[in-house]
Amino acid sequence: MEADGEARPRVLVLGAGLAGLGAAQRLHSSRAFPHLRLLEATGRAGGRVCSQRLGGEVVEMGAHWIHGPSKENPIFQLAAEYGLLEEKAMSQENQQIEVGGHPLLPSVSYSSTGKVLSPELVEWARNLFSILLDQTREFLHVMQVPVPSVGEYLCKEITQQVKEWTDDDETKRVKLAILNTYFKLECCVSGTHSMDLVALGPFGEYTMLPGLDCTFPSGYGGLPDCILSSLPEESVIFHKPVKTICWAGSYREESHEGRTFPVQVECEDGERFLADHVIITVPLGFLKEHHKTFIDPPLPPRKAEAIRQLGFGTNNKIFLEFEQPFWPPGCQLIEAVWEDESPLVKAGTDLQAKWFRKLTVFIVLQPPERYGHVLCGFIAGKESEYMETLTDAEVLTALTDVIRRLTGNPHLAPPKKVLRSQWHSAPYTRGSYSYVAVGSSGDDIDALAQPLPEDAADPRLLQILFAGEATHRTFYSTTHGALLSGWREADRLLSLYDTSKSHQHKPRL
Ligand code: 6YU
Repeated sequence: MEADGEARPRVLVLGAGLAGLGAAQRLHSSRAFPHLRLLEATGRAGGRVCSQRLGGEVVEMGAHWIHGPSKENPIFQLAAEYGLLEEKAMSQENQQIEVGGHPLLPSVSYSSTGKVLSPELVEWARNLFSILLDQTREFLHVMQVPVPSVGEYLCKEITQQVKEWTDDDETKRVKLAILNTYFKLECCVSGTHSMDLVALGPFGEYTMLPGLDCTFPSGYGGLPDCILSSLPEESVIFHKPVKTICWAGSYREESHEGRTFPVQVECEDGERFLADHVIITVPLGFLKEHHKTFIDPPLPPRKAEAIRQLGFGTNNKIFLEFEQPFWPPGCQLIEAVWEDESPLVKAGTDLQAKWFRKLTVFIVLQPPERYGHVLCGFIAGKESEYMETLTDAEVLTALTDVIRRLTGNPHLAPPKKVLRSQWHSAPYTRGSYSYVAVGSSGDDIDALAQPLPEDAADPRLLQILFAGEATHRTFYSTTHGALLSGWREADRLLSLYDTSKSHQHKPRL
């Protein structure tokens, strides 16, 4: 018997990032769930996709590129359908380029001694690092890994290589310093404090799609905005942080006397929502901090363990706007090499004195005719979290000193503006993105993605479903991973109610 409108299953989606929006859009377009609600803690859609203005132009505080813009990438497809991309980004040629996640840009590398480093030496070090990093992806199906982490593997290999270097001591030292820069850059890519925290075995499971990474000319935020506008206005509720999700219950609404719901969601402002199904898309960082009180009864031990073991680190951006460029014309990437550092010597832990050393790469926003002279620096890890505690003025002073030192120009004019992200302090994010940490594996990602209740014999299936970038085994840490995870959970619900597919466990309406 077809259930009437009121009796149709109620679905709540928590979080209006790409996972939540993707899930809501798919469920809405199926028309199977007229009682769909999306609750978002903050006042905007997009989550870690967050375009803001710097002067007159849009900059990205969160996701920057479409990684691997090609036909398999749903973000690319959707953005193209919405007309949000440039012609060049959509060309077949662009879609076929394989860069292995690291596009080569015209660059300059400054040393802490105030010199520009030899491009040949830098290219040599970059190639070596890239070869070694490729090797780390080959341990996926190996039973016994030689060392637990990507960082330790890289150091072990570099230690071997150094023995064969025939250079003078000074050149050896500079080579190691350049390699250390790539360790820090890789921390930004993986969203971790140290590559020693990133598990070696599962590292190769992260999958790169073909295509030359591209950006959104009018801002990444255009994509969540387009998805949002496809949803009924009343279905999305902003400024509605959820405090607790009670499941496995039997909750009744005064207005629906005969009907009970297995889930009750209570918001921080005390408002309650009853539901048959809840799709949780809150970031892993939020779950790490709150899962014990966020979900009641508590998560099964395997799931709680996955939340604890998986990594979720910080990568922030610092935008600096200059009156005049100090970098050469055409340069798109600036690297900072601290000559007294080496990946083979553990860095000091004095955050206050040294935090800015972790910021090793700046991209030059393109094209300069549009952006003016704006650099976007990336900084990961504890130093990045420390940076969040400083004022804009303190960040500006520290980075002016760094740039003066790198360029050897003590009179270089300071940037005229600074703008930075603070993802670790953001209460509903608590970091930037996930990685597979030492002690965890892709199985933890799958465990996190498993819906509740776990018991397939329970008649009230799929009370709580989990989406979000950290639940995608091969595309974690990306926007396409987030969107695909939202679609996956929407499809899971749709197939539950698709009588042609699920005769055995038809839920009670
Ligand atoms: C990508 C890129 N990129 C830079 C930086 C960051 C990220 N990513 P959301 O958090 O979006 O949504 C959850 C919502 O839930 C949110 O709105 C909350 O407010 C809400 N919420 C929380 N608690 C709640 C509560 N209690 N009640 C109600 N609501 C609540 N990805 O593809 N390209 O260039 C970058 C970058 C600085 C911070 C990125 C990039 C990551 C993506 O932004 C991110 O995965 C998705 O947006 C997450 O969407 P979501 O819906 O899951 O959560 C080998 C190997 C290496 C692996 N790494 C490879 C590198 C890939 C990452 N690249 C990063 C690079 C940059 C620059």
